[in-house]
Amino acid sequence: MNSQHTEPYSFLKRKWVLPQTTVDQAQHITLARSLGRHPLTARLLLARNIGTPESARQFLEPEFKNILPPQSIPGLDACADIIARAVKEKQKITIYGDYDVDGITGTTMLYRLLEAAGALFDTYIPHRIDEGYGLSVEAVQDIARRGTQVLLTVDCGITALQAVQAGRDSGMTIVITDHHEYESRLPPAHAIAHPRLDGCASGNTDLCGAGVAYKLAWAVAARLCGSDKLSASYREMLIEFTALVALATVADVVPLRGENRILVSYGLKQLSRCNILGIKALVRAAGFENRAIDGTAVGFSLGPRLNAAGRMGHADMAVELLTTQDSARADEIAEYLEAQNKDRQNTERKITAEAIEFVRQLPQLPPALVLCRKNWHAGVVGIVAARLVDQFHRPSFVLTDDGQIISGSGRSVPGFALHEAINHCRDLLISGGGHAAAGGIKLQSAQLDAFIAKFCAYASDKPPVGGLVPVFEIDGELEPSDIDYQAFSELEAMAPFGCGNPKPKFLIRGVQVAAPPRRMGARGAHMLLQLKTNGRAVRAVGFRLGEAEPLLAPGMLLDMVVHVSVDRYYHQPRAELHIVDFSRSDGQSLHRQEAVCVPPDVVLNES
Ligand SMILES: [Mn+2]
Repeated sequence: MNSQHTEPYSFLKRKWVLPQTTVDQAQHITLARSLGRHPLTARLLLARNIGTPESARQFLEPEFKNILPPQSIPGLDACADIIARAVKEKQKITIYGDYDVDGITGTTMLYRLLEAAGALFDTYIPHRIDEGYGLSVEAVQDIARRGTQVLLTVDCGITALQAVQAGRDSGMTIVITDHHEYESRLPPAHAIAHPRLDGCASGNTDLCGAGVAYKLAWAVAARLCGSDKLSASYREMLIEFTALVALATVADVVPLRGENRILVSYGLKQLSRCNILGIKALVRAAGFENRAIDGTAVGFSLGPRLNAAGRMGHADMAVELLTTQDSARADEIAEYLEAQNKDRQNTERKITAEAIEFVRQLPQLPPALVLCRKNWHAGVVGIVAARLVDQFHRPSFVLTDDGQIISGSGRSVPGFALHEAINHCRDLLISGGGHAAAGGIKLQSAQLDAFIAKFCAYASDKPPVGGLVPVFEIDGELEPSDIDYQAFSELEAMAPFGCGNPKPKFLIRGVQVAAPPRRMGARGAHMLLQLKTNGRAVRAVGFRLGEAEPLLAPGMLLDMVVHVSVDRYYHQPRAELHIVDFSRSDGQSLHRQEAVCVPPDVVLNES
């Protein structure tokens, strides 16, 4: 049964969607044999369209030698020529980076390279709230006045036509490196490196901004060495930089496929062993010292700490953390970011609670949500919008009002292009932009009601393609014979998980509750189940599913969406299931009292 499977009675009220294509029995056995792996691995690879032994091997064993050369990025050579010449001629360079993890880490790499090369340079990171995203005319003119000759952007600038013109008019050479969507007209820069320029389809079109900066650092180093064969110190530096690229690639939510997968696999290992003092301090402060760092740790722990600098204060603090040569200073900043991140979490939790409470009071759930309050912190409104989407599965804007001007961020659901909705409402906005999944707007306070009406009318005319019910995309069915720790541990080679390569979800049908369920963890947040299927016993843990405990009793038959895992706590490792969602096999309803919102980065500690 490989068609769409609707499960209206699931505990989390989600629709479960199985893959459209059937994995052929003979095909997966052949693939498993040729790889020397368990059939479960082969089935998963086939379900994810990694069907040939060659592509499967490259996926399971990412190799650094398959990293693409810098020239694979359109325009990169021209950028590298300008920067290398500026280094040699001691022209003053300003690195202008975005305030998020992608911009911060990209800026850091170029900083460290220019420092090692003895260049004359400084950095400029705009203030997230006061200045906003991208290159502004004021900032560019200010930088020119301070004597900069070459302005080099990281993770921004591709749409800054006016600011780039202003920079040229001030006599600067402008070099843009970016990966964001661009418009029909490009800025009048002296050189532009962008992975999708010229409609380039051969290279890595999913590279993040720091990935572009990494390749630029590599190309500049090659020019300074006068050879494609780098000196030992530059080679070592570029290997260390993969830790920064991994941070950015995960935090910027670009697909972890192809070259990005190689960069992240390699970079995650570097994160726990590199000598960058700021990374060591950050890892220590976040509690990951002497622990393996995976994609989840970056996405939910290290990334948010670096982002907290820009959200709650100024992101140049994060650049200082990653570039300082003083370990005491690194520790000090890491502790400070720790405090800022706590502050961010508290602020976010408070606003999320207010926002959810507001939506619950509505007599009816509208097709889209637009919430606005005075004094909601502008640094966290985007995260709150994402929480609303998780909770209500509606395109959502969360805005803050300063009395005259309203601004804020939106997040969308699959099948609803937010940037198109923003364009549709453009006559009511001062400014607005974004992409399918996220965007930002600014408007006069007096226009708020008109905006809400127009945006909601648009959402009701063009509802999300997948509907307004949230779904779980399932990779396939798990047979009782698959429950085997060897098979489960093999699937760990599918990591790192994240955008474009989610942690596998399987459907297992008709498992029996073998013992009374138990709650575990602080305040009984989690649930432990002993299950039986085809005579096999298996332990299952439901993280954040503690409140389901009273609904279950021994003997009950369940269908479950699960992640597979290996419990290594005991001497004998054993297979374990992590419950994502479940329903009763007899189709009877499970009543869930109240939807509870728990921000995942607060409790996500599944290892
Ligand atoms: Mn970016």
